[in-house]
Amino acid sequence: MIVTETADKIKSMEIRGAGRIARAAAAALRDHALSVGDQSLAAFLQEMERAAATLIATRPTAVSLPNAVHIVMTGINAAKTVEEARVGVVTRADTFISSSQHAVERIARIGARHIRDGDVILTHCNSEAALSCIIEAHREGKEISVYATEVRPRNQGLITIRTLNDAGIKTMFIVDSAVRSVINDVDLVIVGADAVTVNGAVVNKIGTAQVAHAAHGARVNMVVAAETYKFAPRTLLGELIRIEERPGNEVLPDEIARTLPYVTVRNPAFDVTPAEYIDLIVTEEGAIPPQMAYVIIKEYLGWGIEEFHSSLEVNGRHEE
Ligand code: RI2
Repeated sequence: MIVTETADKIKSMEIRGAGRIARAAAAALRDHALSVGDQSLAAFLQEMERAAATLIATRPTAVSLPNAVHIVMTGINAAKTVEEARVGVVTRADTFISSSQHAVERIARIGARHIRDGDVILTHCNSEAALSCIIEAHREGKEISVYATEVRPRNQGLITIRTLNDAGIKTMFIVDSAVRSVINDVDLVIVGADAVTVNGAVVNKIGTAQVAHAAHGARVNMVVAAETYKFAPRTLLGELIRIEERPGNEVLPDEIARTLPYVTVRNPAFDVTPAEYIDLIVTEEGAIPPQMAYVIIKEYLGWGIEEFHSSLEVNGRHEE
């Protein structure tokens, strides 16, 4: 079944990257809506909600995932028949997928303006949004080069250097711990985001906060490329972003871990970079200081605070 298959691929990181996860979830909900047979509207809704919950449960940190699911599921809201609900989901999913692709293109054009001819850029992990800015600057004829980190433990840096290489961009590949050593040669850091909180903090791949710290110390600008659907509406009411802790055997093989009974491997997949270390967040709606995250959440995600209040009340009652 498409939902289980997509959920498994997201969990195992065969599908990864906050934007890609969101698009894959939207596509899975669309295909699921199309495959669910004739039944009552209530049964259809229940089936779709079950699918939505399965997808959301796969990875807890990237808010692009619940945001995309929320956007697609609102297609059901006003439906009076199964057919209307089905069309609602399909339309919302297709619109989300194409607007998310357009968002990356707009971010590329805006982000590229912040890259100057001759710049040395440092990027961490593999972000479609961040790489799109770098590739666009190169396409515009700017002479740039890039430091790309390895990104332990899943080595997403290998995907990044392949993409940069294929674009013909001069790239230096470094281990994560070399960032401090090279930062004085760097003009600009560009990374992506899995979540942006209401106070402008950026949650991104583990190691990003160290990169930001090094950049801050060396007075190197730090730019984050993030579509508006990576901003976290629920942080408005105090909800915290959960940092995913992945299996220890991604860091240390089981056969070695078994010989070290006093050692526990910790494998947090993301960390939080405070707003004061970030110069700019490039969204498809424009480049903003991180302190404007609240405006993005209110204006562009379009979810009223009343909705959060009622959802919190529902959740509260549910937990009692
Ligand atoms: P785009 C990724 O998470 C990385 O942390 C990356 O910076 C972020 O998502 C945003 O990626 P993971 O799925 O949406 O590799 O810009 O854990 O591609």
